[in-house]
Amino acid sequence: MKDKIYIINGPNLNKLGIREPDKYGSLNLQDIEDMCKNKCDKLNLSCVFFQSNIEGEIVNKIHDAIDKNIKAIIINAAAYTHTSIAILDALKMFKGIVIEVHITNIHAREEFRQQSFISKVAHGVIAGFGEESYLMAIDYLFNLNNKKV
Ligand code: CA2
Repeated sequence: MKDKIYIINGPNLNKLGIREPDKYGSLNLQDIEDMCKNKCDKLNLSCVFFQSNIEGEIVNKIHDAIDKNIKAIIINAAAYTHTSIAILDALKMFKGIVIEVHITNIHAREEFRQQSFISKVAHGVIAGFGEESYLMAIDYLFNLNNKKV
């Protein structure tokens, strides 16, 4: 059976590609989902791609990953990265691998974006490589543990 990963996206990422392309690129979230699914297919991984603008729905998705014993979560919690103790607490309960990703380099941006609650539980953080941040995270998971997630 294929190992399954969840790719979880936070608020406003459903509007990618519409505004601020200089910062966030011109791809929309559907493009990123397609790229992630393609890569997962090639690496024989199964992936569930999820986005919500609602904090509690993201928490529920993490609970779902816990209940289903999912191997890894790749998460771009967007603005909730910098504010959400609820998402942090949910991720603390998750026994698999958490990789935090960002399209932009949050460390080179406003001070309020330089703090991440997610980083406290993340195995690693990939930020600043546009949609490649997601693909790098998938590659990392593939290479981990003798090419198994
Ligand atoms: O760089 C990232 O991936 C972020 O997680 C993106 C979040 C931002 O709040 C984080 O600080 C960094 C914002 C996503 C906003 O998406 C937009 C969509 C359309 C137009 C403009 C922004």
